[in-house]
Amino acid sequence: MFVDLEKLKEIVREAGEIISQANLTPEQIRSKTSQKDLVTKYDVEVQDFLESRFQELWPDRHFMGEEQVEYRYEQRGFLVDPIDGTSNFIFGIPHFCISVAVLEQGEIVQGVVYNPVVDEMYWAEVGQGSYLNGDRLKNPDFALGEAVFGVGGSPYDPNSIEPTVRLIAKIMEEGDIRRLGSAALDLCYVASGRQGGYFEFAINPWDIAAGLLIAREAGVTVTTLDGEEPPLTRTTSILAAGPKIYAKIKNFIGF
Ligand code: 2AM
Ligand code: CA
Repeated sequence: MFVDLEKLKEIVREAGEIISQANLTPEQIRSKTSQKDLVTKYDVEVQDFLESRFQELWPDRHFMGEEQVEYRYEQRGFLVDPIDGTSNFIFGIPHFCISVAVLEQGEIVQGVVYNPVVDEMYWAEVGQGSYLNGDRLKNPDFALGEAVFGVGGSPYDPNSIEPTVRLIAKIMEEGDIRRLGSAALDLCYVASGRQGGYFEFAINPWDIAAGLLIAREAGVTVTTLDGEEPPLTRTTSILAAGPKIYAKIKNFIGF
């Protein structure tokens, strides 16, 4: 038994209400590392809410969140992105989520990703499968030409612009692409088959931890773009796809 998933989902749903009722004004937005890396009053408010509820219920677990002053990785605890897809949130594009992963001895054992706009709760426990609300998820293992492929691209990481565009061009010889703006939801969409795959050259652990488990539990292969296990300690690349598309992209990249 890790944490009570029903309780965890209930708290995340409550946190979703903070976002749904938000009334964002320009003075509540500030930039972090660059003009393209933004945080709002609500990112901080949601994180504070989750941290205080988690500490009440599970005081022996560390809390790690994106909006902390310094990210300090712990083997056991919660790894949280209070709003993944902050730019979408700021511009009023209704595609963002709360992402919470539970870690035990460095492994992701439970994950919850919640989009409050459409009331979609994705969740998983290791070895127990993954779900969207009440429905079990299974990646349909499309061929590249049968699905749309999610990409993430990084103005915050100039070195990755060219390889990103090259890989997109390769994919577009056979398939269509999407750039939706939330890594956590991208992974959940691969789990359900809404997207056949997803890649991004530079993404942070809190963006991908919960979605990674949800995707794997649905039969998705998830690695870095070199075929390695994505680290939870630092920024990483990521590739997630059903087996057929994964093999194809692996071949394109040549790892
Ligand atoms: P965020 O919304 O939590 O900031 C979109 O491509 C994805 O990139 C989102 O999941 C977004 O997470 C993430 N992202 C935003 N700023 C980033 C940065 N400086 N480095 C890496 N990923 C970032
Ligand atoms: Ca965020």
